[in-house]
Amino acid sequence: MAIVEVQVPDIGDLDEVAVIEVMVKVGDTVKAEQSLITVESDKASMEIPSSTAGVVKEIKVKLGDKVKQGSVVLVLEAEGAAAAPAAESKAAPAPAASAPAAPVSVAAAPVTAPAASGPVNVLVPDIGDFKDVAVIELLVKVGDTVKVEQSLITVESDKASMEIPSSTAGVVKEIKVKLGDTVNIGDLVVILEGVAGAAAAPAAAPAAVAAMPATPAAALAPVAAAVAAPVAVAVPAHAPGGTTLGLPHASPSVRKFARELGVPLNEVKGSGLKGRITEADVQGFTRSVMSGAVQTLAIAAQAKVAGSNDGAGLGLIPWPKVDFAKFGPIERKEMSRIKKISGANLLRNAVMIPAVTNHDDADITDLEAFRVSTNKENEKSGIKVTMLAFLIKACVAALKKFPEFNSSLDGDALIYKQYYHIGFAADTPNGLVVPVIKDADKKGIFQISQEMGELAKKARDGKLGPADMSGATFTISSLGGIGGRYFTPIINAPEVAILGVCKSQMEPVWDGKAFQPRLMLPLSLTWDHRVIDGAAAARFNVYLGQILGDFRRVLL
Ligand code: CAO
Repeated sequence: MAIVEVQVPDIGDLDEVAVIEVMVKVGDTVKAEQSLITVESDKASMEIPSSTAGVVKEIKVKLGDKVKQGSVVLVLEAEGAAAAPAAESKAAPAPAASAPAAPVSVAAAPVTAPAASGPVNVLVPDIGDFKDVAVIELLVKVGDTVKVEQSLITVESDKASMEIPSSTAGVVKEIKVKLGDTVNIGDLVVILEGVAGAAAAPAAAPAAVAAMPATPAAALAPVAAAVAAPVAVAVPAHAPGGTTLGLPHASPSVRKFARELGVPLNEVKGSGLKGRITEADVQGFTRSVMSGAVQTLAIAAQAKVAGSNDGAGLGLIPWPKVDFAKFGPIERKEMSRIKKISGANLLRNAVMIPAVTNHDDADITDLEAFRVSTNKENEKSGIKVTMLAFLIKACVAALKKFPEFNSSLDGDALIYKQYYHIGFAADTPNGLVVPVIKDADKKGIFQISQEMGELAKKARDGKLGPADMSGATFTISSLGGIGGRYFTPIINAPEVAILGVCKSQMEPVWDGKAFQPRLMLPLSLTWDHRVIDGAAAARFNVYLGQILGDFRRVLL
């Protein structure tokens, strides 16, 4: 085992950079190339990798320290029997994949760069050994006036992120890269129009000017002066509804980690030096989101859309805001909890389901006569047979014949339910609820009538439990006891159809020879057109009408 000092490698022309993250601790086993610390100038942050594998014995730097080439970062007990050769005892100077040094030396434009008056092509400068770095942020837009040295874009490799500054002042005419593009030395970043009165453009216009010059001495001064200065504004605390002021302050590896988890870094509050976001912060944010303690802005926005009733989420014009008191006396009352909950559900179902309603009439003359006589016969039982009980039974027969009406959508598939739980809308002083008659196919009319009576009472008394209201495969909404002709009920998702029933009335019906007085029941069937076709809906209604017209058909 050899003791190896890992030093800051050649970091180009930068004199000093600040240690902003220490990524290992004493006792850690590190691999060759593993990042040990993150250092930062005002234009670039980079990770210093280990040149050799081993166990960390001592860490020689702490957060906030200034380091430069040759500073000892840590002491490692190198892996393997052979002592590391002297050359390997230092972090490799600028190896292709891990060298952080190169970008620093080109991280700023010369202070002396002249403003041009003609179009100027700003190119990606020499970024050392880095190839195909990704554009992760556009810091200017067309029309912006930029100063010399102002950052134009941020690029990122897996070990370093850096801002590409402008070498000249001017107005942005065209941006030639977009987020996600990968760029290399010499790629065109933006075209600037020189500021009037500035030095003349080079003879060959548009002039190609590297964004970062190979004049490190000039670059050095502004970089060193600005180290850490922008940090405070670069880390917005997580505050849904807030805005992002700039690139979140995090090392490239933390950014990569956040990207992999889908964590919006600009919403994470950093606990590191000067608010820097660490890997632990990203993990903590993920845990908070998963536990529901925190919403990402995206989730909050979705929730806002779902909960809003102003139509803005749908791209509609805002809901009219009227000062009603201007026109007469008013009283404001909060809606009941049931109304609020059912309202949100109804809105979603109305908006999301391509619903169509078919209207029809069923001749229930004989059925009503049978119902009345049955009730007379069973007066003493205390159970009143209702038309709704017959409707439930008739619907079960129709659902069996047309199984897609008893199904639910699951992505691109349909779930066909082999049970028949029928919900019925019940009007209560607090709003609409939908208790469910379970296994209606296995129950007789008396039992259904009795259960319905009990559930309706529970509903009126506000005593329905979740179990009483869940599991429906199809719903009936009956306004028959009240009146009206037809209406368009809203499907109770995830069901795919609902039957609306209105008040029956005597009507003259032509029997081929003469008009006959018949008791006609108006039916309104609303169905989800993603699942059901119009022809099937018409057949369902016709079949339902036939059963209600002659209930013996249920037995067929
Ligand atoms: N045609 C004519 N008369 C009807 C009828 C119909 N389709 N349906 C019921 N009736 C009669 C009943 O026979 C009863 O008359 P009698 O008192 O003379 O016997 C009377 O109307 C009252 O019936 P009811 O409403 O008490 O009983 P029901 O079984 O028809 O309904 C229930 C029970 C709980 C569904 C009902 O009370 C209710 O709440 N309906 C409203 C549902 C609703 O709000 N739907 C709209 C949802 S969309 O907003």
